Amino acid sequence: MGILNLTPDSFSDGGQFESVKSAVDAATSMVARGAHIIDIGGESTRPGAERISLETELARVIPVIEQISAQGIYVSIDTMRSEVAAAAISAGARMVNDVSGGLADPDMFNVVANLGVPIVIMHWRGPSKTMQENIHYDNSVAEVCTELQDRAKAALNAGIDRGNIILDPGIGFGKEAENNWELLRNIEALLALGYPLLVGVSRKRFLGSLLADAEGVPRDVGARDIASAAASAYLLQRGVWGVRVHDVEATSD
Ligand code: PMM
Repeated sequence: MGILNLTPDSFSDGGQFESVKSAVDAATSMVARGAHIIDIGGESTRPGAERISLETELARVIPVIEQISAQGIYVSIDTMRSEVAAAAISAGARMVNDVSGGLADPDMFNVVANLGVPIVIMHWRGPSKTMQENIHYDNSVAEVCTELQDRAKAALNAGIDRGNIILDPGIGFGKEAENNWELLRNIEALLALGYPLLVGVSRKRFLGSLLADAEGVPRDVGARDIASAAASAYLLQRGVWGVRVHDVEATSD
């Protein structure tokens, strides 16, 4: 899954995709390099990020989704809003990626059930603005598994087909570096939940810390792609269904 963030403030590629044409070119190029899905998002989920309005989110993503879908590319919409999910599917997107796992918008699961499309349900413990405050796990792997299972049950109860549910541990969302590593080391526990698993490690902060220099300065966001590709390859080898990445070429290689 190649990432296309249409946000001026996204931490890793913000500001590069201001025009529809450059967004379409970026998507086409990721597909040429091996992406099967292009994940399009209009709202930043960077730690500390403020929410944007529904109108702003729609204006950012819909024109781009129309153009990219028209080329036959499989598009997923990265949103926490059911209105955006529905508009994106009408515009040609084929899958919903909700980083809040249906928690941010109480209508999300019902809307997705009616749309009849696949949904990525990510593990989430609250909005970006405050998600890195008061992080506490007694056992991060067990708690993420239980909480994801509860969200999957809620999705099934809302009428979403079992075959349309994909789970994601939400690396970096309300998690310290050590929690991220525990989840990656124990990915089999998440696979054992019995759903396809999507994982996003690409360019995340815990990789910057891993690659810190001798003075402890974290590696720049733009220089984390080799580590991202290595971690993604590890996950695919363990049996995850998909990896969400910025550098599609390095990951494919
Ligand atoms: N990470 C980000 C955004 N959306 N969606 C899923 N399903 N999983 C993730 O790990 C995830 C996501 C944040 O990264 P970005 O700002 O580089 O897109």
